[in-house]
Amino acid sequence: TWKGETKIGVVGVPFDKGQPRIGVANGPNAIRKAGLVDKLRNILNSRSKHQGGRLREHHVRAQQRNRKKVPNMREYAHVACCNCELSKKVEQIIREGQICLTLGGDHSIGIGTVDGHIKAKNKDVCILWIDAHADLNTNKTSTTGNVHGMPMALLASELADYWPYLPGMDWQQPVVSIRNVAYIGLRSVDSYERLVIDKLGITAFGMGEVEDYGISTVVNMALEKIDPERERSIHVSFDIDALDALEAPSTGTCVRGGLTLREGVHAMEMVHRTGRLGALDLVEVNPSIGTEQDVKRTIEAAIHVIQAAFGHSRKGLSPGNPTLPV
Ligand code: 5AB
Ligand code: MN
Ligand code: MN
Ligand code: MN
Repeated sequence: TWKGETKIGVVGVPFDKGQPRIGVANGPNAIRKAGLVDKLRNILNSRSKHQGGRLREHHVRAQQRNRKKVPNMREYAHVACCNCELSKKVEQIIREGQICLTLGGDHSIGIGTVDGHIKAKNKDVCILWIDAHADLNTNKTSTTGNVHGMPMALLASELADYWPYLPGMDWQQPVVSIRNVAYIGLRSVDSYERLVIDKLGITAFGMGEVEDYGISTVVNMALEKIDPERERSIHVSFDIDALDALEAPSTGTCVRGGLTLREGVHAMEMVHRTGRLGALDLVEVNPSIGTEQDVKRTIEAAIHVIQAAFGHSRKGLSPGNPTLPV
């Protein structure tokens, strides 16, 4: 039985400064245009007879407010400013009892979403980072200077000593213990990221483990590691490039040999069934990459992943009204 109303807050973040390609800022709009909000409302309506008022839409569109620079962090001031606003927005949404769905934008926005979630839940948060990449570079180890490859390293308390002072980021303290983080889908990990994963013993299920155990066992093992008491609020940061390049070609850093859409959807169905999803990020959809068909395929995949996280069932949803029309 369903306990209480589900409230969803959807935040669009048209931000692209964490990486060099244009277009990813249009991700939120493209996903909304494809009917995401109506699809989510359908799911909510299938649950109870009270209709409407349970899904709210928000936007975070922050302008750069300082000119501060940090070595090997491109567009640092923009990233710091956008994430500051985003963190406040996510915190507010979760405090109001809504599950926060953030549409990116590039993955640097994971800094703000996780930070806001942690502030709202007083640190009782675990993180599933579903991605082809570990996003665990510091400005010292990054070979690109792109901040979308750094959010996990900024968030992890165990890596705090490896960063210089970050002006304009004082609101963000690295308070997530990496013990509360699990990766799924890794297949493109830089050498220093691999070193950190091994040294800190980070829970990481790459594509090899998905192959060995199957997605269902992998998700169970991941949750068992990061939330053994089954009491934490779950943050899923889903980089669309976790999916195979055939499933989601319209993204800036796609890597072949990834998750099928079936695996992505199944993982999200399992997260939904815990009843503890607190926040979901769906990032890195870039409608300017690939053919029209590629874009459509990628957006559809993103929507399937999101729907599954919010309770869409591949078995079919029963109508909100339980009586059969005569
Ligand atoms: B994404 C790379 N590791 O640091 C780097 O898409 C790629 O958010 C990062 O996962 C990919 O630039 C970032 C080479
Ligand atoms: Mn990625
Ligand atoms: Mn990523
Ligand atoms: Mn990417």
